[in-house]
Amino acid sequence: MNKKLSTADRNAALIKLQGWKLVKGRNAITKTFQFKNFNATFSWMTAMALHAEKLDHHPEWFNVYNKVIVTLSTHDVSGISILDIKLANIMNNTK
Ligand code: HBI
Repeated sequence: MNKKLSTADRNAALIKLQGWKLVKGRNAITKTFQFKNFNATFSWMTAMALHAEKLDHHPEWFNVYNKVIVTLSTHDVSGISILDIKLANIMNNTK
């Protein structure tokens, strides 16, 4: 079973994740991604969906045209786990 990160481990991981921040009032992290048009945006979302399936870890996200607001948390542990950090890194590195 995947484990919830301690506050210290979560904060240490978050410092290294460019653009990600904690969601107020919720144990989750968020980042807004922007692209040049809808085609680039949806192509990225498709690639991320395949990564999410491979990790068995799925984002909450909201898309309008060239913008995607991503929220990551691990429902199974009611918090942030290493899988959120992994997926956030993949998203940053594939942008
Ligand atoms: N995605 N974000 C997120 N959090 C989870 O806890 C999670 C998931 N995808 C699949 C998954 N858990 C499975 O372990 C089952 O709960 C279906």
